[in-house]
Amino acid sequence: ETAATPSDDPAETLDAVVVGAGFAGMYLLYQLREQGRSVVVFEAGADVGGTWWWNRYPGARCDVPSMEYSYSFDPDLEQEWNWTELMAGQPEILRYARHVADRYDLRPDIVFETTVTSAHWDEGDRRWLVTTDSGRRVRARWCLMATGCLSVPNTPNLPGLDEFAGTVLHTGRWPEQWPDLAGKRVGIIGTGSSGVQAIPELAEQAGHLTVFQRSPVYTVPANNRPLAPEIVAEFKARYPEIRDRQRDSVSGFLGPAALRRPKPRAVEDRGRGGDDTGTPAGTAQPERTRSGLLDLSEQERREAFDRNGPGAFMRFRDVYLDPEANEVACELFRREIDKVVEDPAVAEALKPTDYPLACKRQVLDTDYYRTFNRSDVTLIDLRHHPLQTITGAGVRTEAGQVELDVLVLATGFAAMTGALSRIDIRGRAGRRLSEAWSGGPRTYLGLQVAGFPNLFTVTGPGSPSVLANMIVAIEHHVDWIVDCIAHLDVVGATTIEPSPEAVDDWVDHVNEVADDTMYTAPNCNSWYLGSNIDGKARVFMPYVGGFGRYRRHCDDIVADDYRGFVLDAS
Ligand code: NA7
Repeated sequence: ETAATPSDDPAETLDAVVVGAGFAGMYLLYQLREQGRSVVVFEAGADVGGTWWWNRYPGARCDVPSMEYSYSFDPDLEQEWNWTELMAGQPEILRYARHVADRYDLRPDIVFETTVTSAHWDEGDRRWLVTTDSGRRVRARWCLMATGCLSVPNTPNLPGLDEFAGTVLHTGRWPEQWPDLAGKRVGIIGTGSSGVQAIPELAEQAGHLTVFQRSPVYTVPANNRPLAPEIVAEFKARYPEIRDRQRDSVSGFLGPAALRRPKPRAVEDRGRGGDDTGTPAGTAQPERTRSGLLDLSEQERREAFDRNGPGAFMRFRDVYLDPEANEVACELFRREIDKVVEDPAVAEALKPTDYPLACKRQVLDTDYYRTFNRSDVTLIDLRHHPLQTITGAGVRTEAGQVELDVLVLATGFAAMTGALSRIDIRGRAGRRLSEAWSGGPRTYLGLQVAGFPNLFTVTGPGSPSVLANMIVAIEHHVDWIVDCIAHLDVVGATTIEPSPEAVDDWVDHVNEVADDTMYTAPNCNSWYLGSNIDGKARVFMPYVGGFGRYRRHCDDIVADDYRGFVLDAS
């Protein structure tokens, strides 16, 4: 494009700026180039990979099967890459991201170690002016936020943290050169997914590990294992069909059902979106029965857990919807902890009691509970011995001081909105995004915000995002966005943004489908609700209605002439 750039403005002009070079940013770059557009991608990290670039802590692993957690846009890429484990670890996923960057020669258009600081809509030339911390200024028609849902680490305000004389590490910013922990006294705060994955590995590496636990976790075995070559071959042979079913499913992946031959569905069932048990998205693991836990006798319930372990609850849809069934499942779950953890006091401390199953993101683990049987691992229950302060020597709780050489924070992220709220984003009339979202994020389809024309959020709040297989969700959003941009060219429009009414209706729908699930139970606090961050509005951010259903909403809106969007050709 030749822009009417004022001569006193040193900014260069391109078609699009993409923020972030994780899986979303890389695929956006690929597709925009295919359309012949000029693009620059800014990435804070030193290489591609996003989440998988930063989260290199010991034990970091994906919780979606690797054969499904991969791009589908190029069948050749699908065929040539070989995953080695059922669920890939961080090093293998980062290798995959790097392979993609090399294979499509993406790096020349990515500027690494550069953070976008502001993006201002210029009403005059109908472009975004994007500024970076290196002082670069780019004007672009399209500002595409591929900033990730879990990219800004949360470091809680722990009194005395600055005083600590040892090393502080955050799981979400683990150094490329792993520190040598042999013989060291290591402490870890946080027992969400990151902590649960790291704890067994840190216990192996450290001299002694102390786990400071505020909320016990409901975690179930990941059952990770090497991938047999026959399984890989079958996936590769059946990828087109499997990908179609993923895109139609509740959570964007099929799990153990992937290689089962799908039953032919009645015509009226087609396109309903996978799992038809009515269970909310983000919960796919074993296949779910239509029956409820409460339909079983007490003995049958116990047998189901004895047979299938702590993950047995996932088979029953009422656990996700009915508080009574949920509490029955919680009780059976706690019994599973007693079976593994030898010291009854430690077992007791590991039992969650004050929030329901299926309220937070389901955590998967490898040998988590067994780790607490080690003599070189100590659990401190912060519910009974609250943390008082960090000192120069370690962590002091009401139970006394624990001296440490290394303190690991596995304290999570400013999820879903954190990365966007760090950038000074101003839309029409200079309105700040942080102001527009002061009561929680408000989007249309998780793609666009009213008053912020031509700004797109890939897997933004209000879309399935973290409740779906992220790569499937990313490919869908990127395809939608680039098709939309092409459509605007065809109809001669220069801007697109949603109407405020469309946003209101969508936000209502997002809330409505989340109501009456365990995700929004009154005693549930999770990063989905923003409740891990002080002062953040309590709003359920992802779309829980199912990926397949969401995708059909998006298709219908396009087919109905971009219903709810305002296209401007002036
Ligand atoms: P999470 O799931 O937000 O977990 C953070 C953990 O840190 C959780 O156990 C918190 O306890 C704990 N935490 C946070 N602040 C404190 C303070 N101040 N004191 C003690 N403990 C604290 O983050 P993860 O990184 O594990 O996982 C995030 C997602 O990344 C995950 O769901 C996957 O999708 C990948 P709390 O529960 O708040 O009591």
